[in-house]
Amino acid sequence: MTCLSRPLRVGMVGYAFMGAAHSHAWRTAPRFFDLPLRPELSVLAGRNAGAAAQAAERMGWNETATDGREVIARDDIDLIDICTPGDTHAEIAIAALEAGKHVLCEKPLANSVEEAERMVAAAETAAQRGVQAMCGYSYRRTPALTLARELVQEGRIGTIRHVGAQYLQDWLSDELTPLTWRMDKAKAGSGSLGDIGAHIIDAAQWVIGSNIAGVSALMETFVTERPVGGDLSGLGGKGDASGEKGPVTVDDAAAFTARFDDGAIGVFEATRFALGRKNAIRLEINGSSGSLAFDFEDMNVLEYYDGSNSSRTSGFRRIQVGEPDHPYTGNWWPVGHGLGYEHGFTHQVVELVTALGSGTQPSPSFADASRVQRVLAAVEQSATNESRWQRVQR
Ligand code: SOE
Repeated sequence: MTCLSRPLRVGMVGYAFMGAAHSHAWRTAPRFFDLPLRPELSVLAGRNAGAAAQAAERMGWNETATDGREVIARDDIDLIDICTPGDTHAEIAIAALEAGKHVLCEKPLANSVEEAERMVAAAETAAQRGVQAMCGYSYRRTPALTLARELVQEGRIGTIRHVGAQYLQDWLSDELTPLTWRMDKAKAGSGSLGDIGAHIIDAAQWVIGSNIAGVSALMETFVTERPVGGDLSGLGGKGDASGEKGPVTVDDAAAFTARFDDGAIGVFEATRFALGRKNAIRLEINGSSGSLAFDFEDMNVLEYYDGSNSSRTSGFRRIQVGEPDHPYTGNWWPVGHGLGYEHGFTHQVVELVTALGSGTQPSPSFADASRVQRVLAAVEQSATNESRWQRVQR
């Protein structure tokens, strides 16, 4: 199955949770999908030389570097994969694009609309030279969500009326979970809103094919200071109640109502305090002739209600998304054996490399991702302005 064509030499900046997920995807995609280019894990860049060397060894990278600019300057690197916190996305992506490197940038695209717009401009200029850029909204590549978009596009649920979207985690419910970059506005841009809220904004807009036009929002920080000393992924650990503490400068939870361009209305919720929910991305879409429902904690299933044949046997149908004719699943296991979180990243690489092979714009583009950034900004503007209705900047 491995392609014999020319290599795609990848340099990755950052090697924590997303670095591990992306590395797995670069390694795995050519082993399960026929790709027009052969990804090579060329260089892993990380400031700490020792830690980067250990990560490169574990994740399968050929070389390491301690400065991303060094990797961008190399003429034997074709693509820069950005797996760092949001405060470095703009600098790295713009430098890479100007150096003629394709870019895959983790979400959210940036920490502000201003940064996002500079990244879009750099991507549009680079695209004129055949250099492409993609933003890593990997949940789109979950087979069940890709199928949901196909069914909406086929008109199977009619005109969209309602979108209900939740992203529920609970890893900050313990007040002793230590402070990390994810709770520092200067590094992360925002908290639950940009980290996990961005995912459900992108997924909802992509599945229904319409963008959010305006919002009314609430945001809350339940725990305003935490013990210092979290781990690199920023996701866990146990702090010491008697030790040094630092301020939390981002939201712990966000909730907003939304109106879409096509007239649908939505209710969104993102929180890191939903005790018991580990990574529950829930989307329910109600249309004029049917509904779709998805929960990432049951990620191989899409629920579908076909309103066109209401009868005593009607009801939500649980579709096991694993048949060969479902999106992506024909390249993996027989139906019922299931896929996991990491498969979305592999499918993301498949979409990216396929687009690069045909010289077309991979999706989501930086322009797509900047629309999410503008929704994030509108949510923050509304939440800090007595939840007043806030139009999303065009
Ligand atoms: C933490 O909320 C996190 O790692 C997010 O940053 C990722 O985007 C998500 O896929 C899993 O949870």
